[in-house]
Amino acid sequence: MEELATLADLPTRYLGELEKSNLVPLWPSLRNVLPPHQPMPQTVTTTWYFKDIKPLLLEAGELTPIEKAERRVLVLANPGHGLENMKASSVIYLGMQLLLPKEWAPSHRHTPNAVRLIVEGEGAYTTVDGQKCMMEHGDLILTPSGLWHEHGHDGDDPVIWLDVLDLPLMYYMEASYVEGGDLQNVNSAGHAHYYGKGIAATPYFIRENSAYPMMRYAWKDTQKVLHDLAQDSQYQGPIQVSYINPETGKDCQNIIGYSALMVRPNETVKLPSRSVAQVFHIIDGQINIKIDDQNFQLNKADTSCAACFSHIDLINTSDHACYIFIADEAPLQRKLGVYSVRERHAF
Ligand code: GTQ
Repeated sequence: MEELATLADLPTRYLGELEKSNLVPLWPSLRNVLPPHQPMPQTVTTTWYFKDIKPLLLEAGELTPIEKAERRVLVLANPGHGLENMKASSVIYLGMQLLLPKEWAPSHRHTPNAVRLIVEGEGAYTTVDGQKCMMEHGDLILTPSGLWHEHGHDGDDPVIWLDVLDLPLMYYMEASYVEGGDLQNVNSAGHAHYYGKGIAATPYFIRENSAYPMMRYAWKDTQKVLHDLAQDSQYQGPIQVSYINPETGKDCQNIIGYSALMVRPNETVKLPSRSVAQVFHIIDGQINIKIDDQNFQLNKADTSCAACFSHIDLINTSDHACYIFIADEAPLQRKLGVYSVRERHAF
């Protein structure tokens, strides 16, 4: 492709006149906004180690009372986007949230979709749209766009979880806002978990259609499915599952996709090169993650992110299975018709 003229090739007088009329020449920026062959992501490969996060998060628990924080979160920010912009990728926000025993993070609802992946601690819960969801290690809890949610903690030790939101996208779209609310009434019934088993409440044969029939994906259920797949001699390929809406079979949320992967001892999983940024969070175990030409040794609760079209290998040299939670931008890109997968060539 031809190299194009730059701003410096234009007379200052001309540039001044353009500016006065709110005009900009395209050609000096054309190759930036439309780079040849593949995007030029600002997202850079980044790893956040839990051993670095945890003491600082616990200190935040001493420095800032929950009433003064509303949500006590340290944001996992990608330096490629500028730390102050609080993005892991252009679409994905990540935060580690701390709730201390007896604390309560009040009810609110917002346009961005959120999920929580529980990292450690027991006795906390999130109430989503009247459904009380207990938080246990590895559980995935959805708080979809527009639904009330609040967090409480009846246990004895600090609880920490990973928040994943599509906040950067919502903010970019100028669609991000929040409303505060009152303490929710908890629905005593909470039948929702039967959806996962193919059973729904239908009083007088009336079936309520819900966009989000299932809020909590218990880790013990997910882990069992992963182990069953690994035991199945007919099954080929990586031991990988997606978190789906049991009503529709589609992605559980509209914008960010969620999956879990088990890498067995001495197994290497080479992921396809895809057009989406991705986040890897270790639920349990240890793994070496190779992202393009960088290598990271990840332990439980560590988190990495990789830009679009990265070449990613997951190498388990330990003698225990490693369980990885993955968030990616595939649901959004598929809806927009820009999702693609490429052949991997040697890096
Ligand atoms: O727990 O509702 O990390 O509203 C950022 C914004 C968590 C939450 C975050 C939020 C929440």
